[in-house]
Amino acid sequence: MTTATSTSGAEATAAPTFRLFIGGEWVDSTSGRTFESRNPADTRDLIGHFQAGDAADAARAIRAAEVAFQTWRRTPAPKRGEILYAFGALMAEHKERLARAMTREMGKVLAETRGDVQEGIDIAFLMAGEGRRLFGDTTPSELPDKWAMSVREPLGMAAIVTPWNFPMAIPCWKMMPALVAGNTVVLKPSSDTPHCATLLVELMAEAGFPPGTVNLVTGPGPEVGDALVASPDTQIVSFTGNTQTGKRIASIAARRLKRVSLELGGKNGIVVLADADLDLATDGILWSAFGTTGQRCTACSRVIVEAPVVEPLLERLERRARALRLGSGLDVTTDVGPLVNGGAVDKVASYVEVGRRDGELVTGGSRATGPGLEHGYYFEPTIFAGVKPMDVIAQEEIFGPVLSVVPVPDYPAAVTALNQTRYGLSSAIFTRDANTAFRAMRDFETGIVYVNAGTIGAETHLPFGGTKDTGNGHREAGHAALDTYTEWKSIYVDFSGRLQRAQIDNQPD
Ligand code: UN1
Repeated sequence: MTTATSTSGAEATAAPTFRLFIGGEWVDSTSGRTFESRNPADTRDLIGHFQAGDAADAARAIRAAEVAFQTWRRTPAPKRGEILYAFGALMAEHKERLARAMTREMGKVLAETRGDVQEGIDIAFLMAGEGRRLFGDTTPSELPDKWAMSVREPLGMAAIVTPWNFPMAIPCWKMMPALVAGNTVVLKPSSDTPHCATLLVELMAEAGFPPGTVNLVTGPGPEVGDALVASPDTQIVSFTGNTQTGKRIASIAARRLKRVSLELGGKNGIVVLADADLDLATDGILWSAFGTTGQRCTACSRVIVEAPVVEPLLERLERRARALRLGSGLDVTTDVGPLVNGGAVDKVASYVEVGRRDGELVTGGSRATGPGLEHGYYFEPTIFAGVKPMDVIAQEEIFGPVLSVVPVPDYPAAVTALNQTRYGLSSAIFTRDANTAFRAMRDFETGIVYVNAGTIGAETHLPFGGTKDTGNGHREAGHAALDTYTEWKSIYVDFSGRLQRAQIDNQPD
């Protein structure tokens, strides 16, 4: 969470102050202003003071990245890959420390923050290997004694604007492919997780990324983020966050024809058919709906259920949701941690009010109180039954622990309900029928489809991203990520010693 800039008293002096990382140096912001980051499970716990960067700091970082690009682009890609590998190894060595710091700063439980760090390690190692691939094509020329090939080229400086819910994995998803391909980066993390970003960049510096290849500017989005996006010297913008901000970024970047990769909202659904294994479906739904306290782009917020199994499924979901233990994510007995900040609690609470009109509240619905929860941003896992596909809570992204159960008569109605949303990130189906499973793989209009599993848990070597308003057609992770951070150069070498004309010579008269 983030609060206003100034602090006083012993607490303020006890908490460390962190800096920006520009051109290989840890430096103060130009304005000297700072902001705080606090633990959302206990807001008395002040993590530190962070530099409130602004446009001047963004400009310094862009300049450093531009200078570094000239050398980094010419560093052999396998050598670049070795530095990524060293970084992945350092993350693995420091996994527990990073995971604990992440839980402290953004709240999700330790098992999940360990997973977040692991996702960063996985993409670092995957992209380290790309240093020895970065494949292009060689292909025959239509003319004799002529060679044709295509190679990937870096674009320049990439602005990496990242959210707080995966505060290490997502920056790594973006920075690793950008860097292995020869780009340099400026990271602007969410102001809810500046400490996570700082820890990551510390390890990047230690791994051996040369000065200026990786830069960190913390501070408000409208100042740092906008300056990065608007700069003529930024060639790529990669953003994960809400759809409204994504659209604003795209429109600023469009003025300069910049490449923009957007990973935005979701309203992910799980279809449960009458023949499903209901216990397995219950496990998948609860994990997808209440893991990360519902704060994932891939979180399941709609369960679309065939009529005959609505009651038995609801009974299981209610019983299991009521048993979930809320608390600090650092406590191993906790199932569900706090929301990220007070604004998130207010937003979830206001959607629950809307939900009370649309559906029937089965469980939850309130801010969670009780021993140990007094100083945190807790909200009860909440389930609504009898929700209709076009109701507000079945349409808008809530980004919290709120699940809507939508009854449908049959599979065709389930497909219609699932696809009737402006988003298209992740979806799932629980069925024992192989034919229906294959129909779902074809029919579900999302970038990711799961069969007999929940909507979360994407692996880093497959493309990650969604259709419709979830993004603008790019994919992260997998080798697809390289398409965002490279452009193609086609090269023709004529060794015939004479002028040969494509499309003209070698054609019938
Ligand atoms: C996100 O919520 O923005 O599949 C990313 C998953 C994770 C990534 C989520 N591997 O849920």
